[in-house]
Amino acid sequence: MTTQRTLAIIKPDAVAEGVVGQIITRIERAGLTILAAKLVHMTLAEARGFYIVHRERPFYESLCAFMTQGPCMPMVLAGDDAIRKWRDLMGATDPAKAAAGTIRKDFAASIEANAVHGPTRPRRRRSRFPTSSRASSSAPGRAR
Ligand code: IDP
Ligand code: MG
Repeated sequence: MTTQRTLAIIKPDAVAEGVVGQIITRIERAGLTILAAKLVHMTLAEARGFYIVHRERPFYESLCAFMTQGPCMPMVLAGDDAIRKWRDLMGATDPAKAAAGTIRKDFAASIEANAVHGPTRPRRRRSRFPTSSRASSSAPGRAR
């Protein structure tokens, strides 16, 4: 049994759609513990830093714009095999290819606006959610 912690993010599309509760219910039913969570509206600079590993990909700028279109909800999840469990709950990156019953199959609109974020393996990169982001006081989807 390997107890792990992992970063999960409910992305701005899912926050705007009002499916945060349904996603959290799936996390809890999978036996994962939410150690921390907050609503954060990232700046473009923060999103570019967070996704720096994808800077050469053609979708980088579009992805960063999407991640700043409204507040998202970063969370710290903990539990036995938490990284794999969260990955299994999310489903494939492209919702069209995601398995039935996964979050992306049920809530994602596209390969970019795909509802949730999670790492693939432990410490693949030194990635941290930007801690300078202030807690969001804006309504979901507010333009900024
Ligand atoms: P993952 O989130 O399933 O780990 P990654 O390949 O790490 O997928 O990509 C990070 C994020 O970039 C995805 O969650 C998605 O929002 C976006 N993305 C990935 N591939 C594409 C693409 O082909 N077009 C547009 N956006 C993409
Ligand atoms: Mg990834």
